[in-house]
Amino acid sequence: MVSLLVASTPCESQDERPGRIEVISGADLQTVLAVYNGSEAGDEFGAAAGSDTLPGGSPAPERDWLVGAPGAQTSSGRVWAVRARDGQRLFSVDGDLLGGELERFGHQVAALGHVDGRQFTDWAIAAPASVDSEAAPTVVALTDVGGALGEAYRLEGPPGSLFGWRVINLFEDLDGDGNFEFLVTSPRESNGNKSAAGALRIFSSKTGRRLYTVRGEEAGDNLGYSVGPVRDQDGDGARDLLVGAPGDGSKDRPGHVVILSSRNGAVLGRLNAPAKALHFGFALRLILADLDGDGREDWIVGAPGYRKARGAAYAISSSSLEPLQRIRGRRKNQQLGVGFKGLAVNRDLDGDGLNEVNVNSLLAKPKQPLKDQLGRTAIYSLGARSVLQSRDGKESFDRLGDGGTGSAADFDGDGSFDPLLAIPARPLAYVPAQ
Ligand SMILES: [Ca+2]
Ligand SMILES: [Ca+2]
Ligand SMILES: [Ca+2]
Ligand SMILES: [Ca+2]
Repeated sequence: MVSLLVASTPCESQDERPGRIEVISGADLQTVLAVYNGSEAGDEFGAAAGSDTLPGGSPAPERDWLVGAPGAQTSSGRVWAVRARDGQRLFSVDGDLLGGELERFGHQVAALGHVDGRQFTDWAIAAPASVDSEAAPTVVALTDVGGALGEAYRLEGPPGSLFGWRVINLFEDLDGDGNFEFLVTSPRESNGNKSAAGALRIFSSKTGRRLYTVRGEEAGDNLGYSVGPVRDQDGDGARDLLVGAPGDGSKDRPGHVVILSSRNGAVLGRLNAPAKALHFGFALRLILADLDGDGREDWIVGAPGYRKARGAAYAISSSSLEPLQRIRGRRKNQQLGVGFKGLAVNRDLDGDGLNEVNVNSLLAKPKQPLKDQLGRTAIYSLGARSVLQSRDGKESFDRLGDGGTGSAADFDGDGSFDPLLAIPARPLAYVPAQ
């Protein structure tokens, strides 16, 4: 069993800081153009972020951010609407004002489009609670956010299942009602007597009706810990899904990834963990680069438990499903592969014809203790097989690269939107285990 650093419940201490989001220049990916801080200690401001048009916000084509602060103690979690160009708070929605026993409201945010047909965008907001909580994990569909706020429906999962761990818009209309569907994962949900097998469900965004469910097969699979859309794999015209089941860190259950048809949840393929790649599937994403020249963009999958938690990331061919490249962490406990969110996806910085990918580690500089979870986000060239630049967290629990990302406005006037980098400033909420 690899002992990945575990903090099962975010701890409270006197030196807690509010989270923050930073806007980084898209031109050099280094200059900090703006810093917007959370409002209360430990609020995890930036744990999630979505960009869309918000009432009172920036002029088109710019957008604004809905930023989750699930740790906000005074409100059981909160989401903030932040005007991108100047950081002005437009409005907030508090979890405890919506009724029910919502916990960690704002852990995920996903724009749903216009479910109710009224003026402003509708959102799915997750309140997954925590592993040891008796509160029912909930996803709330809020309509006309920033206008005449309403609630379309709410979806609940079993206590401790972390229903709402990941919530993403599918950008496919499966039931033909004119609105895209969305998915919700619950990586700690039991499948019969198999604990923490995990599950994924697709819901109609208009009605909240469940279209289908896919469950992890074995105890400790933690299916749904990570999920990402990919190009159409089965040729039915709808994009499909990669779903991570990173296992429990044991050699018997090192993790795997399933490829699902988004239309009906049929399993199209499976990626098994390469040797020693524990927690394979902890993070994953479409690379937006075609490494093997077969005309199809490929994927990257993280295994932060690889070799005494040095961690590894595997670039995988989306046609042969074979690993094309392995990127390894250099130091024990570096945990490379904990995430692939950051600043540089969909850009080719070194001109090798391949877009770069962000590869995140939990450990930053060698002298920083692992427990600090500073985080490092490195921009990695898959052509040159080297790090082009990297950025380390500076203070405890920065977890750089683990929060929300997105681009909403052009801050430095160079004609392109500048990316957001979130710094939630609290320990990892949950590491998959049995
Ligand atoms: Ca639909
Ligand atoms: Ca498909
Ligand atoms: Ca390819
Ligand atoms: Ca490149």
